[in-house]
Amino acid sequence: MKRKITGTHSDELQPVAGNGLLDRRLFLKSGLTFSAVSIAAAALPQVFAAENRAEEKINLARPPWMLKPGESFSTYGVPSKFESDVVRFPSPNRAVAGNGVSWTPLHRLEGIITPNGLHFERHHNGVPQIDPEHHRLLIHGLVKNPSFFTIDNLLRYPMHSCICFVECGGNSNSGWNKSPSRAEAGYFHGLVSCSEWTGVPLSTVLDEAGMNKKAKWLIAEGADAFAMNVSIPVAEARKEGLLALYQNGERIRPENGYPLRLILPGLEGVLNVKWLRRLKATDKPIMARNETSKYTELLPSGKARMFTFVIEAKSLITSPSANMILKKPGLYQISGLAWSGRGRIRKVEVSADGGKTWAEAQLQEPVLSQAFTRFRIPWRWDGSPAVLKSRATDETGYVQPERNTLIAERGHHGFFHYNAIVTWQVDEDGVVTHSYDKEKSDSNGDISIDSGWE
Ligand SMILES: Nc1nc2c(c(=O)[nH]1)N[C@H]1C(S)=C(S)[C@@H](COP(=O)(O)O)O[C@H]1N2
Ligand SMILES: [Mo]
Repeated sequence: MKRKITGTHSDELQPVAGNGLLDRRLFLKSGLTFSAVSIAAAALPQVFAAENRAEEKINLARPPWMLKPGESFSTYGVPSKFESDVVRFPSPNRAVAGNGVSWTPLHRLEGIITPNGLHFERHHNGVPQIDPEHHRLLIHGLVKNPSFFTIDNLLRYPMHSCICFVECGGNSNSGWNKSPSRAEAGYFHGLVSCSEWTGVPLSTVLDEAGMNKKAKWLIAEGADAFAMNVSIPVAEARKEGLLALYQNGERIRPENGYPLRLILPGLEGVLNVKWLRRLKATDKPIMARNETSKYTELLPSGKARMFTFVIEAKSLITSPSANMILKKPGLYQISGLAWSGRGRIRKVEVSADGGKTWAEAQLQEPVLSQAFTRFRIPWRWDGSPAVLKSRATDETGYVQPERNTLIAERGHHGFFHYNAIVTWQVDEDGVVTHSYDKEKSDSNGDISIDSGWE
């Protein structure tokens, strides 16, 4: 990548890639080696401040909320009333109440942690209201010591925490549609959230149960009215599997699996069984509904993709993103999220010219394995149409594919596992919409955003 920053004034900042992408190091305050860049770095916040000065006169009069005492204390805090529109998007027109999804408004959030009240939801038959006193986890099948655990038992074990994402294998599935989704970024890609999950390592209780040599799979079952079950390879479950009891420091929310759920970092959402009541060790998978009639996809080769398990690298720009408006030309901070089920994100590149040229974004610490990674890059929008993209590479070297490449690979039978590069089009009025690159032979029909959640 060529660095052309040579000027000593902010208005002389040269882009590092087409259409106004600036050096990510302009966000850093120290540790710079290029003197020209450090001068420019100091100048960047001043440019933002100068824009504000032009707009509003400084006013020292006290605002109304300084003229009387504020509200008293509360037992459980809620967001400001001015943020009351930052909510999940529940799937519309459910035929069966409690079967469907609600999306996380990713484009309204920052950092890497999803607040508990905004974690996405996927239920097949509603949220059970489970009394933890009466909940049991049974471990049986091909084990030496079949046993059950109460929640109190589990709370006494040494715990472990993991900051990781949970993503539904069906996330972003409207990307398979013939025409680009018109929804906000979260309503399109928000079946993924990232939390700190705390609980008992699955390997601890599996060791206690004593796995029979023939035990290759675990059949996990939830205590919801759907009694959802899935098959998980024992080897995968043992790696980092967690019997999670806490979510971001508090007990798991009912909709996310209270009082106990499985967390399998990096593996698709459906395996992360909520309201976990049973783990049965077996020598083969159970071929449950969610691994046969769903989540199995016919490929152009005639083979079927099954037991996909791992979530592949993905990223999207959350700001600016669909349905936002850039009010005027000038400096902007592009901000987005990247994640991979295979490990850490190694780099995220951003393009402002539809993928002709790319610049590396700054990855915000911490960059954790199988967790959201926040990326940022400064951009000067000159007021003409621009096409924004982000492309993630993970530590295995896997590169997020363009949509055309993904469709060539997977064909037109896809409903799950869509991880293509997301393209936002900015028009000359600053209006941001979702768009597709010119397609070679994309003749698949539309999947209604809601139709597959059955
Ligand atoms: N018992 C049970 N576990 C379940 C489900 C369910 O309906 N019942 N849905 C699964 C699916 S498909 C996904 S994507 C994740 C969603 O987890 P969340 O609702 O906490 O986001 O839970 C999984 N675990
Ligand atoms: Mo899912």
